[in-house]
This record gives sequence, structure tokens and C-alpha cells, in this order.
Amino acid sequence: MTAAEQKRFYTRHGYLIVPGLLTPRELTRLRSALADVLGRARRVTRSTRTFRMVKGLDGRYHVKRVWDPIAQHPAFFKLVFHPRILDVVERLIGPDIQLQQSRLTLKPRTPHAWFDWHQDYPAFPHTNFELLVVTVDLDDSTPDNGCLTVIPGSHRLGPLPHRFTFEGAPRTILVLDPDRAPCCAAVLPYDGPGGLQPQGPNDKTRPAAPL
Ligand SMILES: O=C(O)CCC(=O)C(=O)O
Repeated sequence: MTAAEQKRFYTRHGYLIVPGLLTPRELTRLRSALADVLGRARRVTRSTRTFRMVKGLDGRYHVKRVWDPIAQHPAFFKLVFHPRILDVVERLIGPDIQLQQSRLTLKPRTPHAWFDWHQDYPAFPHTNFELLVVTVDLDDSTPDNGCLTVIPGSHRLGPLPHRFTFEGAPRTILVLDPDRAPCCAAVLPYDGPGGLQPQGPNDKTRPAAPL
């Protein structure tokens, strides 16, 4: 896609996929950073300020979230300034970009690591819309390992009513009839903050880690 096509697609559908933006070498470095960080959680069974833990189907404890991964490893910190990522972000929302937060979501094989349909926007401390979520999939992301799914164009509905719960951080759940939500699935390295997005559980042993 050209730069203009990317912008048009994002404006129309509320998300944008940019395949192959990171090189295999860069991904290898990030996976190794993830292994380092997860190594620190090897004996952790209760959630901490850094790790959100869940019990897996194997009876063991697994990390479901790493809070603020850019403070946990320099490779993640460096990713914030990645020129090819910033070029895409700037194309979509303009220059003078600020980072609001970072988090790493793990998808271990457990019924306790999934997301309800939600918009990210209600959880953000913003009143403007010039913001987006950048997701970098460190593993292949598919329906059977709990990939992110979106309803294209749902950002045009604007902010919708959400119920808030707390799970180490605010969790937003869309207040709507879930039967209305289509079951389309896509691998989405980028998604707009207003788009509807759920994510089912990982029902395979294959790992998945979006950052
Ligand atoms: O990465 C995913 O699969 C979903 C993450 C998400 O929707 C969220 O963190 O709000």
C-alpha cells in the first residue's frame, strides 16, 4: 500500500495491517527480550506490579500481561523509537507523537486470558481522537491462538457504553448484545482506538505475544 492508501484504509476501516514491518532479525531480538523478561517470572505465582499471572490448563502459573514492558527491557524501549513504526503512526495521526502507555499481552493456554468485545478509547485518559494503538505481534497471530479481531468501520460508531471492571488495570466491556458481533478474525499489527475488538482464548499450545 502507498502512504496515501494506508491513510485512506485506516480512516475508512479504523485499523491498518502493515505486514513485515519488522525484519526477522528484529523479531528474533524482541522474542529473546521477551524470554529474558519472562525468565524473571519463572517462580512467580501471584500477580505483581510487573506481571499479571493466570493459572494455565497445565496447572502451572503463566504470565498474561507484562505491565510497562518498555521499562523491563531496553529492546522494548528501543521499539518505541523505531523509525518505520513512527513513520506509519505519523502518517495516520500526524507528528509530535507522545507515548501514553505500553503493555505486553501473553496468550497462554488458559480460559483466563481473553478479552470481551470492547473499545480501547473508554479506558484512555483522553478526550481527543488523535491517538491509536500500535500492536506488534511477536508471534504469528491466528484465530486458534487467540488473535485480535476487529469489526471494520466500527470506529465510526464513536465511543459506545462500556462496563468497567478492575483486573490489575481497568478492563472495559462493551454493553451490547454479543450476538451482534461478527466472528471475523484478522491478524492486526495496527488497530484504531475506537474500533471494536475482542480476543478469544488461545486454544492451542502455540504461544502468542502482542506488544
Ligand atoms: O492483543 C489483543 O489480542 C487484544 C488486546 C486488547 O484488546 C487490549 O489490550 O485492550
